[in-house]
Amino acid sequence: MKIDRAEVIVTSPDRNFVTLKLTTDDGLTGLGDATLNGRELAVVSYLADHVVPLLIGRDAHAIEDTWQFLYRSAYWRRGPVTMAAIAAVDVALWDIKAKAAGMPLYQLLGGASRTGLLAYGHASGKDVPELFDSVRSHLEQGYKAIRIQTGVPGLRAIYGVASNVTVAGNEGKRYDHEPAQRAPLPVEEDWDTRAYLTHLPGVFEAVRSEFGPDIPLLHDGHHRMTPIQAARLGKALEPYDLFWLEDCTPAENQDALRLVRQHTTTPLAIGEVFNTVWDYQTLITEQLIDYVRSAVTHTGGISALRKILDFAAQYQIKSGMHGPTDISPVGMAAAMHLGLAIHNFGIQEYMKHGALTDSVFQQSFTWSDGLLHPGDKPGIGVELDTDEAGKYPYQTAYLPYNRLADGTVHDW
Ligand code: KDG
Ligand code: MG
Repeated sequence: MKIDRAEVIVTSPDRNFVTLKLTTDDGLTGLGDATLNGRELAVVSYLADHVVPLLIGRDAHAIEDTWQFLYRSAYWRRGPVTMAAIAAVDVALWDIKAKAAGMPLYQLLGGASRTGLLAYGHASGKDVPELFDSVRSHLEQGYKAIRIQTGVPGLRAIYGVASNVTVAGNEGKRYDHEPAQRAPLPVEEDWDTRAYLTHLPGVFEAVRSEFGPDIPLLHDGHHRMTPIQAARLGKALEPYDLFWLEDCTPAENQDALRLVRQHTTTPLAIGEVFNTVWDYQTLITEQLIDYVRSAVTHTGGISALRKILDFAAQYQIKSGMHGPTDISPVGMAAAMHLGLAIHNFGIQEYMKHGALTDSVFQQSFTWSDGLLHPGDKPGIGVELDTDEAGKYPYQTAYLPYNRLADGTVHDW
């Protein structure tokens, strides 16, 4: 079975998505997600100009060989653009292999280790009453675990809080859904770590006293703290029993987590911006984290993330795959198959895509009683309607960035 055709499809139904579609000489098709939020066209070029010509005529069954060939023959290794491109090829080939076998992909990865995947959603509010409404709405939607993000007094706009957006033209937009604004320039936000550290523990105290001790609560620090600030926050949040504190420091300095770990028993999750196992080497072997946040889409695909998660399993570290709306339905399906099969599954992030996205990507996953399941169609269970996709051309979009009160650029 040879790869006969490879197309890179860019579509922007609710937001930009990049999808690789491979077709074999016997007519099977496979899809892979290559979306890199805010830098989509770099991956389009990497794929279309440098990878597609190498794929035609290759054995579609030789997934590991193709992965190693793309990784090593480029000479220039790692990085989000390269690894998203390799991921798309890898997932499309797994999709094809599972269709050829007539099985849902999770069966080829070892079969189901559980009946469904515990998923968390994003509750947020500019203040505590609005946050409570959002938590209630998530509970009504069936979520059994909830991420908590709130506005901070004195700050205009803050990561993960829809109604706190006051930037001209974007007021009150569903921020989490489209953090990359469709505009020619990135939106500027403001940040003050001291105000955030003072405010956040009181928010968790309020949430616990309103909703009780049982519901797993999560929080995303979005890379903004120094190690000692993160250590202080982890310690301050201990009474509220978090499921995890995510991205407490900029993720590229693995040693920072050693300091945080020494000071707090709040579980730590990191890695949504990582691309390879090397980003986790110290974190895993020294047990400095509890959850691996990588998405299949940004970490070289199922083949590579499976190896990272198997490595993590030896240290009792679990999966917590990235699943905001900038992971396409194809990337989410890949995550669900992998999460169902591995033993060390922890939790899956799950934000619902918009209606237009669902009209472009036909999906077969189920969501019931707080659990996701990828479905039992052969392959990953997602098909792309190219006519629908063609109705929504790419739109320029950038993630926001932060400045401190004195004008210094800060991590976003
Ligand atoms: O593209 C950036 C988003 O994926 C990121 O901001 C979302 O941090 C995020 C999360 O935890 O979902
Ligand atoms: Mg995050």
